[in-house]
Amino acid sequence: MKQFLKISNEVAEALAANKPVVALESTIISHGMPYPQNVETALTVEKIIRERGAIPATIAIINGMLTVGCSEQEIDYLGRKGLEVTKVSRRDIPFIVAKMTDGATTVAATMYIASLAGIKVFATGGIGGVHRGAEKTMDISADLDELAQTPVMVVCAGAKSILDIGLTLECLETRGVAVVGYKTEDMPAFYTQKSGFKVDYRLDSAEEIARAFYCKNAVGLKGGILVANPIPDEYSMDSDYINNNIEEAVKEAEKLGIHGKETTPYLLDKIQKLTAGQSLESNIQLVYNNARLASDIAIELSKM
Ligand code: PSU
Ligand code: MN
Repeated sequence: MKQFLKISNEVAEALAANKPVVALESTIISHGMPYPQNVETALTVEKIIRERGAIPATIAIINGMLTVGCSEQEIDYLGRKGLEVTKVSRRDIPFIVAKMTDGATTVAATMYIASLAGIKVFATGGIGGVHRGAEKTMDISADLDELAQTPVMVVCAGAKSILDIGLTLECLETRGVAVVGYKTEDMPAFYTQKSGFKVDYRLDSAEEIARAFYCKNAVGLKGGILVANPIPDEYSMDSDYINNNIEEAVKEAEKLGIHGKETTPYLLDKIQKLTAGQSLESNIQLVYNNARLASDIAIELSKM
């Protein structure tokens, strides 16, 4: 495994000294936001994590190497190339490594690579889940199965209502994955603080969340925990406005016959266009918010 794993000096030293490290994904850079906001956001997230007292580790595949701790140049490259960089989920990893090419890693692939490096906490925006209409299409993100088997805690702002949030929660329950609400009982819906669904556990401090994860490992349970951190009030969007736009994006995707791994990037892009960039600002702010909480959790975990 070590053969194809490249950990930056900064991250390797932090891990060896049991310092807090926060993993970050790269699909959000290449496929989740437009250039140049994607690069600005990725670099600012790293800065926020450092200021908070943890070490950031942006993860991607570069020249066939599973790279943990991308450099500023690599982040810039992934952001500029955008959709030209292959979106890599778990199943895609070996093919991109074999071709010695580049890949932007999803939540699933980032979790897997983070776990190879020994990183336990990961911050992102939103996770993949059960798509609307999955009763017929079976379109369920590999992120959910990864959460069931890989011991990494994922801090997100819930899931966009491009997904069926109720079915996503059912799937997580079946897989033994708990959803923790940070200071809330409500499952957030990315752009808004509430989805109409409840989380499994409400915890009010980073320390309690770290302890739950520590205990999960200590009792021999594999897999991760999903931490749902609602978007800060000042950046949350009007739920009718955003949901109408999401509705339109989903209809358009159906009409165009978009399916498989193209679905999520198509919907993310379409929603940004429909809301004339309004949703992008919310998206950026919630990622910063998740980076802060993930740093605090990683710091608490490093003391246990
Ligand atoms: N949801 C978002 N923003 C994102 C993604 C999902 O709000 O950037 C990305 C993440 O990388 C996630 C992936 O892991 O899309 C899920 O893709 P799929 O549904 O194809 O598994
Ligand atoms: Mn899918």
